[in-house]
Amino acid sequence: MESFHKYTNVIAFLFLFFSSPLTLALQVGFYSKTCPNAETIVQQVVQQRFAADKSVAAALLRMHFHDCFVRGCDASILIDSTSTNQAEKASGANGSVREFALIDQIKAKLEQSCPQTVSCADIITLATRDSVALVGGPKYNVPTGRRDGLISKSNEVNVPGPSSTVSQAQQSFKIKGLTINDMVVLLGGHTVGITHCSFISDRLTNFQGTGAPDPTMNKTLLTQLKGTCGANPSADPSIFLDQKTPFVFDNEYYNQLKSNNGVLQIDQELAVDPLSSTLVNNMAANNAGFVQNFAKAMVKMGGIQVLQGTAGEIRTNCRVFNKN
Ligand code: HEM
Ligand SMILES: *[C@@H]1O[C@H](CO)[C@@H](O)[C@H](O)[C@H]1NC(C)=O
Ligand SMILES: CC(=O)N[C@H]1CO[C@H](CO)[C@@H](O)[C@@H]1O
Repeated sequence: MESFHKYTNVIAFLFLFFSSPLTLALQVGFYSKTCPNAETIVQQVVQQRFAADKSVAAALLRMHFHDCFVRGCDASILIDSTSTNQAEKASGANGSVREFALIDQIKAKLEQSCPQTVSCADIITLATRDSVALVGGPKYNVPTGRRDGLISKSNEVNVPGPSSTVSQAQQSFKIKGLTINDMVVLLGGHTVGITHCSFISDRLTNFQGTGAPDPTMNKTLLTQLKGTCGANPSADPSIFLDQKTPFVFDNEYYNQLKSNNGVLQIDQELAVDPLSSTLVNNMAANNAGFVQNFAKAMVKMGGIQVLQGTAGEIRTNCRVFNKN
């Protein structure tokens, strides 16, 4: 019996060994021979930008998420619209993705050192990784080797919105190969950054047509946000997603959900919905665990539908396809 098990193990091993090289895979240090300084260059430019504006980490996290969820992590989000093409940037959901100029700056430096070698999709991935570390988040290795996509269309943008239910959001993550666990951990990215009042104004005044505020919102937070958002509504002010430690990467986001201080409706729902509430409790109780899980989930998100090998292209300008 025992030798039978050994035998099946050997077969399983041989199968895995010989089948895996057939599929391409991203790899850590993909540019180590073709552009040995690639990761250092990215890191230096991000660090410089961060010194001037700490909010860059939040901007990049959101950019990476929006890139990966539309046609995979292929830098389709960076393409500028033209007279014949409405690109992803022009879609309503994208609205406030920012720091495109930082990506341009990194790309320009890389083109100087190693022309047409490092993809824009990898630049987003590496820059996001570096900025997470700068706000005190995990430092993790991230595989590279992505290629840049050849299509960017605004009508393909279909990321979950702030008023999605947990179950709806879970569906969009599932389609991308991500579990509810991954989703709750990745939403922990809301430990940094901002939202515009327009995304939550329904929660403050007329929640789901009731004519009253969202009853799940902490009353102190409600008063505070009504003040900030109501002061100058036409300017659409922004407010921190993590009201306590908006520039620190920690599990405080989850603790605030537990005291009904979630800012977006989807944030608060995570703590209320039985699909996710246990996971929220786990993250709130264990900062080290959250940070570790976040790094893993980011690597997983960074692998969504990537182009590899000879698919796609390496853009020379992240905003335009090489052949127009
Ligand atoms: C169900 C999924 C998600 C929904 C509904 C959602 C929704 C939103 C909304 C509405 C905003 C505010 C945008 C604005 O007003 O400018 C926002 C910001 C942000 N999101 Fe998400 N998000 C989701 C998942 C994620 C994921 C997976 C990440 C990253 C891992 C992420 C990272 C961020 C960050 C860092 C910001 C702040 C951006 C900034 O400061 O510019 N979000 N999100
Ligand atoms: C409202 O938030 C405060 C912290 O800001 C917390 O002490 C309080 O317990 C919260 N109230 C409820 C009902 O969750
Ligand atoms: C930055 C950007 O292009 N924002 C656009 C997002 O979508 C809305 C509505 O479709 C446009 O009005 C914005 O210009």
